[in-house]
Amino acid sequence: EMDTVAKYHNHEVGPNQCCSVVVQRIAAPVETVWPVVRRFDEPQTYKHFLRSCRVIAGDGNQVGCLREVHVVSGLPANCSTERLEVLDEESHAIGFRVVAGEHRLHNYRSITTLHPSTYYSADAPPPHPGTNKGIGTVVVESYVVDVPPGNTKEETCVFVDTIVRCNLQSLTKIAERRAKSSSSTTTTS
Ligand code: A8S
Repeated sequence: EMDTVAKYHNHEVGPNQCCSVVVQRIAAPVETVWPVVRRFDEPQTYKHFLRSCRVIAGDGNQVGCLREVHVVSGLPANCSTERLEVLDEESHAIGFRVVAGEHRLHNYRSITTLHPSTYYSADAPPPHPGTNKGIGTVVVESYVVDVPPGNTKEETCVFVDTIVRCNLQSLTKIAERRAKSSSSTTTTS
């Protein structure tokens, strides 16, 4: 697992770029989280700032394919064209790069990796009877982006961290709901 972090989250950062990382714990196994995260063709499932997505070149979820996303109103952006750079089904890593669009995040690229982990929770159903220990996931998402003219590195990171944190919080809700409903169907049947 440390190898995956070293391999994928080691970015080269240029002088007018900034980078950051957001970490999120989810009370659901990697097997539940990964099917949501791996869908390069359907990012709007958990990225709620996206209004629509369309694959415009290449085949579905193959490295090199391009998607065009449209953003909800109220953001300083309209659309973005993004290329799938990494899809590692074994290490649970997905990465993309912004290649065009009407927005201020030029050369944005990000990598998201999933790592199995245990969690402790009072309300989540514990898979190990007699304990409150559950099988969970740690999500690590790092990015690099050009600092837009007129902004500082700090401002850019605050803006992007906010978007990424929102995305990972909505991913958490979706995955934990799926984990709960699948564990209740297996325990009651
Ligand atoms: C992602 C991450 C980000 C997406 C940004 C940061 C974006 O889709 C939005 C607003 C912008 O200003 C830039 O994983 C852009 O999608 C929501 C259009 C790229």
